[in-house]
Amino acid sequence: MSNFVDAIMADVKAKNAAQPEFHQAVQEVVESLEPVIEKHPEYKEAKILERIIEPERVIMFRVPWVDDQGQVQVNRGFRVEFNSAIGPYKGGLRFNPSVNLGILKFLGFEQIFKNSLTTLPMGGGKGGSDFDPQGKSDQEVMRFCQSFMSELFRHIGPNTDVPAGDIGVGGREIGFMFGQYKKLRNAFEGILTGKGLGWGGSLIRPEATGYGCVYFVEEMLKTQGKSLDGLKVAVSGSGNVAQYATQKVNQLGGKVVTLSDSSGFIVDNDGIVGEKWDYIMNLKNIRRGRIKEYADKFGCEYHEGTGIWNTKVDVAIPCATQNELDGDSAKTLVDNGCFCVSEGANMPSTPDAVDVFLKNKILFGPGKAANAGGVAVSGLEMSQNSMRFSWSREEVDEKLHRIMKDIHTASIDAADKYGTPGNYVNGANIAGFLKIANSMMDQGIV
Ligand code: NDP
Ligand code: 2IT
Repeated sequence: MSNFVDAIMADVKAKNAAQPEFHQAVQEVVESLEPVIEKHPEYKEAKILERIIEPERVIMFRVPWVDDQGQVQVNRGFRVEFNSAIGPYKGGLRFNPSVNLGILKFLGFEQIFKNSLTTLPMGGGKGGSDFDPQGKSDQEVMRFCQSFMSELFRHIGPNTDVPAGDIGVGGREIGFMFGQYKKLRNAFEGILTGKGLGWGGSLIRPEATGYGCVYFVEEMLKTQGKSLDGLKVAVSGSGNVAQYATQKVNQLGGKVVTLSDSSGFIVDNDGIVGEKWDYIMNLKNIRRGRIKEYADKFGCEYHEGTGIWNTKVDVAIPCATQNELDGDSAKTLVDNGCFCVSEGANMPSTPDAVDVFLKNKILFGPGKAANAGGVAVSGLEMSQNSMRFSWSREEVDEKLHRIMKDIHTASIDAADKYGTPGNYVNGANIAGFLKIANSMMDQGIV
């Protein structure tokens, strides 16, 4: 590691102790940016990197609520408003027991560059709570969401900060939070994305992250004259991103053979398609059950715990959570002939895994490029809200497709220009950074 990276990382670690995921996300970006900073001493002088690494604002608050037994529960809520150089803060809310400030800072930091890559005017932010929606009744989830919004509402606004969903936050939670915001402010405003279609949501937003991630796979494959037709694909997770990644792979002629949840994973070599995909949608979005039930119903393999990446596939699309794919898993995938990985989740591959992919020169699409389709369509939802108008499914899907192609081109071009052709990690970090850095330079030391 160079002195430049060392110096920045020593400071980041000293100031942000016990935030390993944040260190991990920053380190990758800083390493990618070294050649850019060398070429542009003005960025170094203006301390652009040091400023980007420090969130503009962090809000942390108490979220008290009453459960179905009448007991008082207390959770912690957060919103990290990371960077507003190119637009209002934008990024999801995560409800999961693992949530803490370090996790949300890694996510908010990644979001800055991802949002810049979409070409739309959105700054970076992230928020959430350590609340666990699993096993909670709809009423409990509603009471929690109302309490959460009773504090968050004073910090957000259509031109200030526009949250959305992430792990544990889908259409149901967005609805409860929107209702509470509207009541408190007496204003019907586009302050959340991922809304229902009847009250300001955009067509294709639920599909966008998964579809976009598979469009990114298509673009990567095209550089080698390949297509998804006939390829075997491992998808992890079974939530929003995994569901629609699976549907799009199926539509493009590939075959998804795995899905997982936090308990274990299934392997169905006949493909998770047709009525089996419908079953997953019902199981995960309505009944809110476990993935094992799929194996019981259709008689395929189920394994408790990890091991999903031992499945022999051509393409891997991790869509569950951070650091779910480690160096050993990456080696196994590559040894088994996998030649393309596209990250639907945020930072699902550990640094060791990324090393394995890059050293073996497989097609590797990092999350901030490959999963940017979700926030891109959130940006389109904001535009439609501002216009008080909505686009058709086809129009939104076409814009999403165009954006994913443009992100692919921008990443490839930046990787080429700065001396690491084919390295989408460097390319995405550099392309995302340049617009932010130049905007910050224009706006002075603020
Ligand atoms: P969901 O809550 O809909 O689904 C999450 C899935 O991942 C579930 O199957 C869940 O299993 C599994 N999972 C969560 N935590 C763990 C864990 N610790 N170990 C194993 N499995 C786990 O979330 P999304 O599909 O929206 O998000 C998935 C990933 O995609 C996240 O990394 C998110 O940040 C990223 N992302 C999401 C976008 C969006 O638009 N929704 C946009 C861009 C990225 P279980 O149900 O058992 O918890
Ligand atoms: O990680 C992400 O990009 C998201 N969870 C979506 C954010 C958004 O504002 O749509």
